[in-house]
Amino acid sequence: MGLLSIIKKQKLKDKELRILILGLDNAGKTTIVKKIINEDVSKVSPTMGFQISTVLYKEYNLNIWDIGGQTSLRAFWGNYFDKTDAIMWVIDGLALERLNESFKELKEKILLQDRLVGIKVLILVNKVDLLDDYEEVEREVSSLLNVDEKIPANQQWKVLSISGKTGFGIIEALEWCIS
Ligand SMILES: Nc1nc2c(ncn2[C@@H]2O[C@H](COP(=O)(O)OP(=O)(O)OP(=O)(O)O)[C@@H](O)[C@H]2O)c(=O)[nH]1
Ligand SMILES: [Mg+2]
Repeated sequence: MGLLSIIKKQKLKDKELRILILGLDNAGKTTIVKKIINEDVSKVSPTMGFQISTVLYKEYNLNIWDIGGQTSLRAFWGNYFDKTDAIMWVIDGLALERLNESFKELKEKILLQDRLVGIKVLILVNKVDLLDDYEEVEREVSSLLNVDEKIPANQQWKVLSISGKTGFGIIEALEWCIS
């Protein structure tokens, strides 16, 4: 291998990001990933383990780890934490009655984990294609997260609206991850 190709390979490695996509079951994680990698989103089924997808976005090689969110699988989330650069936490915008469950899992299984301290968390309110006023829901989610120290003060986080079905908000989400 020539020196130039070694340097090139190293450069690409430097720009490799590992992103975990997590959240409750049925939130729409797999659909979002499929949209990012340009696959058909009309057929998805619950993720029983995990699936890694790699996509080149700008000069970044994004390794996206899509992990099943069913209750029985949540105990295994910790197996995937090492070397994570960012977390996308997906919320089902059509199931706001599950917000408390979602926030509880976010806090206990993600934000309070030593291995994830300092990692940026992007909270995605998904399925906004079916919401009349997604901005209102986004505001509501943000304000709920601000109360009761649900998110530690030093945590870098942001709430964004997204639709895995239509692709709305996906570029903004990827931009935040690489920023
Ligand atoms: N309308 C609408 N439906 C969506 C959207 N994203 C996902 N869905 C639907 O929500 C359901 C669950 O989607 P999945 O992507 O399998 O959800 P998941 O978070 O990966 O679920 P687990 O793998 O069980 O953790 C499917 O019926 C999707 O078609 C969206 O943006 N809009
Ligand atoms: Mg899934």
